[in-house]
Amino acid sequence: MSVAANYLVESHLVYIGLGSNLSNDSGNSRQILQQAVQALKKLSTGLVRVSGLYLSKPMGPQDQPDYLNAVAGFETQLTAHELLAALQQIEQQAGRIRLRRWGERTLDLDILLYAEQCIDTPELTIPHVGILQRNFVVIPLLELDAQLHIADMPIKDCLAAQESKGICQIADSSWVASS
Ligand code: A4P
Ligand code: MG
Repeated sequence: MSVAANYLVESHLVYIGLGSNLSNDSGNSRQILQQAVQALKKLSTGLVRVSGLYLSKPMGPQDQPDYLNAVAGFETQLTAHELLAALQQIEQQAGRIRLRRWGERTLDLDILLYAEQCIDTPELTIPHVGILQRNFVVIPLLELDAQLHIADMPIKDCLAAQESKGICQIADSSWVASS
């Protein structure tokens, strides 16, 4: 795309939920999430802001390891469906295998919010279903932008409805750069 054409494409602010509770050949969950943030930078037109790193008890089957979770926010010129395809490619590169619903995974990348859009297609629902029930999403989202609204509800009110049980912050946002 030419520089002139590039200016004509609108950018959208998106928030991506990152999760991992399995290692792969290239590292542990923390390293997988660090590599995922590097990959997200290639989808962004500017700075990628990343929350602290959270350790959380699994939602769903309990016979799986605890999760590491974080949220990243950035501007992109990709459409929501293009973004979904790009995220699925990054998941695949991290060796993602779909074993069971809400089961263990090397890398999960969910589109939490795409600008202020609501999307409901067979392959994509935005805002992501269940944000409000997931403290491992709401807490890092709040850290990135305390003014956000989810389905018209201020995120601070979403937090009030959350249990902060089973989740703890293990690193501030500098985890992305540290080894
Ligand atoms: N899809 C629809 N909307 C979206 C969206 N907004 N972002 C579709 C991404 N994908 C979206 O996803 C299944 C399909 O959802 C995709 O093909 C896409 O077209 P998937 O990643 O293959 O399967 P999944 O992740 O197992 O399903 P789901 O329902 O998205 O699971 P979740 O909600 O991601 O939950 N516990 C803790 N503590 N931390 C976690 O991060 N994660 C999960 C997975 C379970 N328990 C967890 C955690
Ligand atoms: Mg997912």
